[in-house]
Amino acid sequence: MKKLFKTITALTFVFAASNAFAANTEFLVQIKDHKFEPAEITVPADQRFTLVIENLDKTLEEFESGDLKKEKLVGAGKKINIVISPLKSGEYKFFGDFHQKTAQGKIIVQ
Ligand SMILES: [Cu+2]
Repeated sequence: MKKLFKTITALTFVFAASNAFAANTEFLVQIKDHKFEPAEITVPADQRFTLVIENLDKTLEEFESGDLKKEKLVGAGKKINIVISPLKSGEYKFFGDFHQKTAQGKIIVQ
């Protein structure tokens, strides 16, 4: 039992270390004129990463995604970080909750 515990601890450490490394990979998406720029980003599958959302507009926006289960306010002129857990290949839509007609985007995971 004790030996098994040690093995699990070691594995957990390796897993956490590789996750921490991947989490440093940042993808910047800017909000300008109530649109995302770029509106599409491509990220690698099965790797944690950080989405950096920068709002260049003078109005409050909310980054939201049902696909990603995320919702976070981005004040005017502010920048936020959202850590995204490893995703399977596919497309994940997101939008600006306060300007849904124009603020639409997606993450292509491959
Ligand atoms: Cu919302």
